Amino acid sequence: MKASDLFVECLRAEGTEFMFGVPGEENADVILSVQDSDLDFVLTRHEQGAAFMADAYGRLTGKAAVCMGTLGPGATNLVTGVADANMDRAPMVVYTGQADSRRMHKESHQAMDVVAMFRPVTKWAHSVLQPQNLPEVTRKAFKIATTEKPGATHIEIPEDLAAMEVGDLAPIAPQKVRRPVPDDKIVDRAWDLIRKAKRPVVLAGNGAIRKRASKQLRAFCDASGMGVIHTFMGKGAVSREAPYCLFTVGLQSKDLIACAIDAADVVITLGYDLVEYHPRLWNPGKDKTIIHVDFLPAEIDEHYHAELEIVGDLAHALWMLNARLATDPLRWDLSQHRTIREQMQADFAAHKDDDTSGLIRPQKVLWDVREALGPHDILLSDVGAHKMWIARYYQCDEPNTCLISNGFCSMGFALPGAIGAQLAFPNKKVLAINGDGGFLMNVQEMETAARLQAPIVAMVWEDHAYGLIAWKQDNHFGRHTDLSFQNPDWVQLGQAFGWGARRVEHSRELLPALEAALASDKPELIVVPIDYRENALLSARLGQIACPI
Ligand SMILES: Cc1ncc(C[n+]2csc(CCOP(=O)(O)OP(=O)(O)O)c2C)c(N)n1
Repeated sequence: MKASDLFVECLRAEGTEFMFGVPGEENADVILSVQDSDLDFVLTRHEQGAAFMADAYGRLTGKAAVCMGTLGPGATNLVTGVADANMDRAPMVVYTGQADSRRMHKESHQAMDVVAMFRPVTKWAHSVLQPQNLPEVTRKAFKIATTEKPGATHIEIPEDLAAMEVGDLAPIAPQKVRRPVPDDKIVDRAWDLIRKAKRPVVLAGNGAIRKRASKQLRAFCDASGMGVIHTFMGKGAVSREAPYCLFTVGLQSKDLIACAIDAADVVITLGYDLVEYHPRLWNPGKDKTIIHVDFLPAEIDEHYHAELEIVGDLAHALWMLNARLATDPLRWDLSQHRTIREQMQADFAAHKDDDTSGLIRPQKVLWDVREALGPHDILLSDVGAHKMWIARYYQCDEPNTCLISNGFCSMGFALPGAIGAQLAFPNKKVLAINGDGGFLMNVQEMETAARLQAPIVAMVWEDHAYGLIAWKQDNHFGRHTDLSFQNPDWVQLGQAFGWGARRVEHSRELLPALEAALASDKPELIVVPIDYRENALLSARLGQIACPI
């Protein structure tokens, strides 16, 4: 057997469905082996697009998808998407080709130290030195990528190694491993703290939507009435309809939701990554009693000094708390958070009946998006001012129905991410909301979507500028630098790629346009001239918030 065939068998043994990428000369053997297998190769128009597709697929399914590129420039093009997956905790295996091992020690065409480049943006990166090692290396890459907390791993295979004969080696079959569970004693101590808490609140992060943690969390809150606040990436851990759901926190400025944390004596963090919402913002006085519940011990930060750390499988930790709750019932008065919830709901609905032409308010767009998408459909946000609006105004019924890149926060994620999401869940509707800046960063993947006939919808919020940067500069300096640019004719652009495309000029046309696009069987582009005068108005309102509790 050829090494490249063995590698592909190893990928199949891991349950890999898709490999996304752009082949080069140095991975010709591998790509031919893929072609001869039942692994789906998704040819992309840029390696970054491939990485973002695998990123979204990994986050949504919990399974590592593979993205690939050639050596040198193919590998460097992958880096941003790989870093994004790694920091957003998406399982992913990156494969790159490399020069023939007989020329790697010297100045040589396109050759560079790709493994060293990937080290800071992966959990593990390795160059295969012997083709016989492929079963071990591949198993290890998948195991590390999917072990909590998940992330990216990298395998490099030099060109000559991929072509070698390896005899009849076989893949190492993956084995289910039970995650370690927390110690009873620490859960008892946490239970003591929780019982005495007057105003406890849960801060549910990215980890709270993985590995069935959400199911146990919902059971805990149904019985106890404890309020739950989500980070951007924790959205959907509990349903937006639940009376204890306190929506999403994470804007840098003061917000109503942050009032619930201000008022809390005990904050139970679940699968919370500091990278998302710095503890300085919600624990400025360093005086909160924090119970850290996560797959890994707490990061060190002067504002995140946990009283207790419950380390182990998150769903199991919650199950242990539920067992204590069953024998020692506790119930917090939901009314303490009711005002916050009601004020937020009034805010969500404030512009639902807008009748504006020319510019459309973000609040109106997101109201209509929520109306058009079902509870299991998937919204992906790109990075920019639109992400802040989505975080605050778009709430979820289920985990993994709103993907926001909030760790590495790379622009250009949403369009390729939507293709990955659609391949993972062909029966769900998939909508990507982008700024006009970020959309053009990976616009070439419109061709990939058209070729695959992936019925995704991409919405572009047009403000002719890098809106978020202008917003932040205005807040800090009272003025902003020139961040404006021109856009193409969007309808012509969409049509040139074989997409359906339309521009919505009036707020009342938006919902029907969205519904028609979501019902289409081909990719659709909707462009919305967005009213970002609302950015400054939101900042002003948040600045004046008086906490109701
Ligand atoms: C790849 C990358 N480059 C730069 C940034 C910094 N950045 C964050 S938001 C933003 C502007 C986004 O503009 P646009 O896509 O038009 O969205 P808007 O803010 O207007 O909604 C920039 C430049 C980033 N996060 N990622």
